[in-house]
Amino acid sequence: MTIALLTGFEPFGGDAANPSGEAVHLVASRWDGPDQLVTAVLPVTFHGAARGLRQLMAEHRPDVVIGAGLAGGRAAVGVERVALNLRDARIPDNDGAQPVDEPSAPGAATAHFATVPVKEIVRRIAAAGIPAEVSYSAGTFVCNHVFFTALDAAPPATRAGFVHVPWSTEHAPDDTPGGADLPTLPIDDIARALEVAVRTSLDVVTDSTEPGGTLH
Ligand code: PCA
Repeated sequence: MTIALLTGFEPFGGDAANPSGEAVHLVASRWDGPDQLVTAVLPVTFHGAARGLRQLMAEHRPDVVIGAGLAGGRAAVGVERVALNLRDARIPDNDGAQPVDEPSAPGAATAHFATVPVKEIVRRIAAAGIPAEVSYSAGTFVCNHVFFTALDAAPPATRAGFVHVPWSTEHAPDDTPGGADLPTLPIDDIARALEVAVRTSLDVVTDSTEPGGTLH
């Protein structure tokens, strides 16, 4: 049986909620196969998240691993293409750890590319009426660390990727620095986007060769 692992995150940075974790619960509650879906909500700690992900990958031996996390302030679902071997934390994680200019995996490559079909996932999420884009940086905090860890730990046949999601309309904080309005998407759209990412990663091995990228 083909197995997919989908992870989200707990709240962090003083927020009361994290739509990535909420959306992962929703995807799990609606999943109707035929492939097996394993879901988990990871702590927002460099140590605990990476260790939890490695344990889940060792236990379930998934064919596809998709991590999801919150990128508050983004308006579109961002399918990440590049994981950097870098931890540079602007805020402490939920353990109080704040690594600065450290590798995610000492001695490993400088970066890994996602091994899921990034462009096709974006195309299909957008076709479902949900704003989506390829993203070329997952940041340097816990999400990027988990993304890099997944690619570093994945056996050759395992495809791994990461999806950053906007705030959900239902959970977005009222007070933001500077009082700016946060862009949001309904939690249902975020969950649908994650399901599309999982299903596309299971079904499509070779990515689209449509021109993509950015000019700046
Ligand atoms: N977003 C953070 C960490 C957890 C999350 O949901 C990030 O982008 O690194």
